[in-house]
Amino acid sequence: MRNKDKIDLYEGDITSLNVDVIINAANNSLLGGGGVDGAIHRMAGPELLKECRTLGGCATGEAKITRGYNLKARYVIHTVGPVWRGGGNMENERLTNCYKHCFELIRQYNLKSAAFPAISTGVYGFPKSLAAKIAIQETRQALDANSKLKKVILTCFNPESKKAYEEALS
Ligand code: AR6
Repeated sequence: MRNKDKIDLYEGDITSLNVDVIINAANNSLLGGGGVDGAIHRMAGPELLKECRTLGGCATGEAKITRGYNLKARYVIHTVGPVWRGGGNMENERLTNCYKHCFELIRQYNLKSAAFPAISTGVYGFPKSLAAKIAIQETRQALDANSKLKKVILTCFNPESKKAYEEALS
């Protein structure tokens, strides 16, 4: 299977997906929030927050893994994207690091399928087209480096995200 065919775009709620791991766009506390973070915690149930409390938070650009509890996904990787502050504050590098650290955990845990939200592009205000380019670039690199990874789903929760991913893929 070509790597191109291992990337899917999915319009909808990431919490419904039956994959080995879903990625959460969290904040430094890892204690929940709004957006996709809120949706994941609601669907996973209170045990997820209990495990998150043991992790001691997470630095921007880093990632930590937990179980998925009531989600269909076996695991959740929590990563913290940068807040967009105009582009001169290492935002690109930090978002790139989020993807790199998530794919590193995916490799360590031998996971075959993963679904990502458009990290940082909601409340954190990262431009969607730039974020999509970074997501696609890092996904392609990870697929090249890890033959055990068979499917990466990029979820587009709004039409602008879908357009951004389609442009970045072409
Ligand atoms: N499934 C897939 N994507 C979703 C879902 C969902 N259920 N809900 C929202 N999105 P955001 P951020 C999309 O704001 O910008 C939280 O409060 C959304 O449309 O969730 O990284 C955290 O605790 C957007 O495209 O995350 C942090 O404090 C993308 O997910 C802060 O928000 C990311 O939007 C993180 O901000």
